[in-house]
Amino acid sequence: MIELLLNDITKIPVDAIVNAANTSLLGGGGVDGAIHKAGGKEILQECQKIRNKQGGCKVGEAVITSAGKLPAKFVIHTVGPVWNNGKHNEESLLSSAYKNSLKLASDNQILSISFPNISTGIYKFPKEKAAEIAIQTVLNFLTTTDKIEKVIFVCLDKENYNIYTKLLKQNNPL
Ligand code: AR6
Repeated sequence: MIELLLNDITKIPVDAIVNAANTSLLGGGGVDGAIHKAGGKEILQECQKIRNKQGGCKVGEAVITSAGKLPAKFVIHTVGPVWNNGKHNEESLLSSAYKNSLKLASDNQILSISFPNISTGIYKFPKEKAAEIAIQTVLNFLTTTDKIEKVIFVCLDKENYNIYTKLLKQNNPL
């Protein structure tokens, strides 16, 4: 099942919240800053351990930590691509960020997972194209497993929310 919300992702109870992180895993602005602020220092400590072990997280990949004080069991940190005129594999890297987050979720018995609109803030990925990729990747993944029961797209801005509303109606999974 796919759900759509206009809200702050740190307020929505789920098994796993996806973070739009950067390759350093050391936090930043946007949703990354909001997640670390609301979740507390435990999340950063675990990110640092992952960094020490494997040197951060590559674009399109994902890692998992606990969720500190957030209303979730886990945070899945993924790194979306920076939009750079669309000729640097941005579309497939964004799809990989969603796919690898979903894979980690299904490997960790996560039933419900929330996604922010990865790469559409500081990384400047065009919003409509990003939403098409996000929805298509999630729908494809859900046809391959029945382990994940609920995927929630959480939009903070009205523009993204309106784009998702339109595209999800066209795909009709709601
Ligand atoms: N809840 C839900 N969505 C949010 C929230 C929130 N609390 N805050 C922002 N958004 P961005 P990116 C939306 O910039 O483009 C960080 O510094 C926002 O409106 O957070 O992937 C990282 O460390 C936008 O639609 O992530 C990286 O360096 C979406 O989240 C870099 O930004 C993504 O915007 C990643 O850039």
